[in-house]
Amino acid sequence: MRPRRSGLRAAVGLTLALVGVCLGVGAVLASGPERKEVEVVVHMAANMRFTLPRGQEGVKLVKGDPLTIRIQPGTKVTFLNTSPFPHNVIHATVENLEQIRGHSAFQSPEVMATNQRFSVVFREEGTYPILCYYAGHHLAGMVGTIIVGDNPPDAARTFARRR
Ligand SMILES: [Cu+2]
Repeated sequence: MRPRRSGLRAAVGLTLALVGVCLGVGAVLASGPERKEVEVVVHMAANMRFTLPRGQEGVKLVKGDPLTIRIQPGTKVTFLNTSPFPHNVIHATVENLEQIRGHSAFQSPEVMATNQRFSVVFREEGTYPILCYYAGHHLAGMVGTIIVGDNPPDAARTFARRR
């Protein structure tokens, strides 16, 4: 009986500790400014372009082609392949792709099939060039820019900080 009872006691203790941790976390979250998680979806389209579906909250379209969007830090961007062809996405420019490939701050699997998704949460302000290099799509114009924050560092400085 004794071991079982002490086991029960331990279980109760652990439960109380977990509740305490949860309450603590809740308190920390509640004390900050209220911020709901925003998810923005970017389509990887059949015309070899990144495109923004209409009517999404938390994103400002700066330019349509090549796609340039502005979001706030903490926004989750989900790249969704809406085309019948594979695509991919990497934080790179046409100029530094070969040098940065494999070391970039974010990059999707090399082949994203139709309906496949890849998400990135942008926590730091910055200017993030992106492109798709599947079958040379970047050379056909499948490039874009994600601007995070209202007054972010430019692309060169964003790369420099991540090297
Ligand atoms: Cu592509």
